[in-house]
Amino acid sequence: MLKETISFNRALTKNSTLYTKQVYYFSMEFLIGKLLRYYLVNMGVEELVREGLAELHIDLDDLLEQEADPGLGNGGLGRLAACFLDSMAFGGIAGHGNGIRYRYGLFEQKIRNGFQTEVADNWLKNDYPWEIRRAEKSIVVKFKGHVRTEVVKGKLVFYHEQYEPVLAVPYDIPVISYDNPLNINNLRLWSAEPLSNELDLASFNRGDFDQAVSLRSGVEAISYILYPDDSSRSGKELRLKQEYFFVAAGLGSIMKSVKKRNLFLAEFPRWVSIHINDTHPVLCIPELMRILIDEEGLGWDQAWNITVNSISFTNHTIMPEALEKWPVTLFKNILPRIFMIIEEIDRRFKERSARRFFDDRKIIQNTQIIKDNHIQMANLAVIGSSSVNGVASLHTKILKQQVFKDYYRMFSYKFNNKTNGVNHRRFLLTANPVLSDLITEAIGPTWKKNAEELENLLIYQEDAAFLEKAAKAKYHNKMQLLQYIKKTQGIELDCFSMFDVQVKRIHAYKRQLLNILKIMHLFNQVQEDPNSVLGSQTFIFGGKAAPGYHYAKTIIKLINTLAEKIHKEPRVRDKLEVVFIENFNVSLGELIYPAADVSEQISTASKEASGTGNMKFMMNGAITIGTLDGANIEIKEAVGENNLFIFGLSADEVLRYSSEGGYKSLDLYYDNQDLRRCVDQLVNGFFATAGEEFKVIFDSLLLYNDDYFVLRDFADYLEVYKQLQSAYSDRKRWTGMSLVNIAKSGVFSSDRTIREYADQIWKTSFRPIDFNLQDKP
Ligand code: 26V
Repeated sequence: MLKETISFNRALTKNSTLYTKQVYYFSMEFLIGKLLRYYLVNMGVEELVREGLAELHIDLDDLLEQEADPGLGNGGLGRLAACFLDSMAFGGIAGHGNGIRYRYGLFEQKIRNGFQTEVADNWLKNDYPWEIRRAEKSIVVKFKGHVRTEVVKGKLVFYHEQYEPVLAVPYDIPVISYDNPLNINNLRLWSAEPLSNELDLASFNRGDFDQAVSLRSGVEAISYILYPDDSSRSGKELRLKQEYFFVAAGLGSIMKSVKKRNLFLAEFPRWVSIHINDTHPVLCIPELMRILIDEEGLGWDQAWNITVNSISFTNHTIMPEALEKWPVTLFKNILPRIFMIIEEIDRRFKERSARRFFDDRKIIQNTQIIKDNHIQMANLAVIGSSSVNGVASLHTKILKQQVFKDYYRMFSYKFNNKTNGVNHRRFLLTANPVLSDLITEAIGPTWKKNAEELENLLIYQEDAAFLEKAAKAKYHNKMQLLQYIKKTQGIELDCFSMFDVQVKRIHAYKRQLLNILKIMHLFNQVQEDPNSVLGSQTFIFGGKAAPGYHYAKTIIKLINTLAEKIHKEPRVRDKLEVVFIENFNVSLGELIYPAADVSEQISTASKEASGTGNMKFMMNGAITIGTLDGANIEIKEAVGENNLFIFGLSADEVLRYSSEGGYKSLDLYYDNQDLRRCVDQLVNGFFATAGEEFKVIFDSLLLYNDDYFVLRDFADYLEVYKQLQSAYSDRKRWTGMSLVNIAKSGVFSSDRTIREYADQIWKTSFRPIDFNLQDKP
């Protein structure tokens, strides 16, 4: 029934939006989370369905448990894409997601003996109820082969021959908007299949069984599994195939719909916006050129104008290891025609810059696409799109002044900031029903459609009765999390302790290690004098490490080893507990964010492009302790410096150390006794069970001079943490701070972010439907 209603409304949507601008969001990852509850909430029928099911003796919550949580993304980037789909639908934008239907998503994390182990994420094992296979809309994608050129009537023509065809079959998942049944959008995920079964059979019948199987599995490998971003991602042939696969399939299907609507190609950018989420889909640029030139017969300049004016690009990281590059030889072999087009883009670009910057060799070298026999994907993205944005104001500033400095001189008009946002209907309204009901009681229901109305909560800042109710909601959520931890790990925790939470991917730059050293220091203090530590604290960690990232995996082991040690010391256990929650994902996030008192956002300044967990915590009333990095800076501006805790080096200081040197971690180690003690404890037998395993961490701090300035920020972190503990012990102050955080979180709704993308980049209107308006005179 739900499925039929969705299909019917979708057909209506399609007709009513035929002549509006279509926005295509190309992303290699969509971390959509569970959908049943989300559909019910957005259609406004959750209670109705709950009651109906209860009559049949079915508990809706039990049913919701059964649904798979597809892990089709690594973390922030994929989750952002999913939040954006929701906000596009809400704003009445004809928005389409375009991605890959990985047979296996991000691995499931199991903790064994304190170590992470990986298990395949078999999300399709019981079929997935929300996808619709649309075999009739399949597209053929061509790999390898040769390009033959010929002059036909005085014009160069390109023929791609002897290629290996792969069939891209789309599976569609409906994106239902909140309170707007007339705009149902679509997330299209492509699956790779052999073009025809006959091909395999032919080899099979010849007796060439191996050939038959390897052809099939070679093709299916393309959409087999999501890459769990690790430190050596570039240079992988399969990854490049994945990137071209969903780009070519997506653009092929866009061209079909453009044809169906009889649009003039010259008007393409007026009707179509293509957004590329990081550089992974950047082959959209040469692929659109290929279609326009080889298939539609346009000249280079016209094709280039159309391409640049349709495409916009978001950068999500300044970490140099994460910037994609492809070796020319590998690339040429897999995508010969696309390579020719990239070469030509590069040639023309260099020619233009040589005219403009003839006396500046360096700028020409820095900005070319093909350099040292590698294709620099970020350079292609900046050159071939009309808008380049960062995801928080500091991040955009660093893009302009450092990463893309030379391009910023060339095309300053392309650069802009779009601070990230999150879906407040998923991460507050749905994840935290008790608090949400309280908010609605206080300020009415319209904050669900306009998150900035949360600011109306500020009148309750001094209202003791209201603050108590909000605190009760927090206890309720903490209890729910405690029960989950009890059930899954058998550990009983204290609901009245302060919940201090750090959940995110494990990475050196996110500095889970700094948090661990802090806890080790508190441990040492409690052992010396239990009264020296104010209150009691529960430290909660969660997050996955890339399977090949040894250092991050050692950090997980360290957290678990510390947790065990503390748990065994009764004197300490009353004051401190540490838990590592296995397999952090979207669903667990929905349980954890509402239960947090403290949100740890402690990356090395300049390294975290934005962060979005920080926003999810904030809207659930957790107080941030963090560095001036990413969107923490904007959170600080929103709540004011009295309503969060900031410490550590600034981005400028970090960048200065990196460019000028002068940092010596050993000096800090020798100067600060407390710090030295904790660092030594990594290797001196303090962790009796551990052997040599934490030596890599010890060495990273002292032998390799602490790349992420953990030791440098340690003392400041502890100092500010003390202030936080004392604020927590003052209940009135803390609940007031918490309320300000909720009240000021509205600007971090992805509705705001998408309104800005729509107005400034895609040039289409963001207009949620207001049915109430129809009743008004
Ligand atoms: C990938 C890799 C892979 C190679 C090893 C190092 C490394 C470091 C970072 C990444 C992340 C790639 C892109 C990404 O996921 N960025 C995240 O995007 C979020 C949404 O904009 C943002 O909130 C996070 O700050 C940013 O890290």
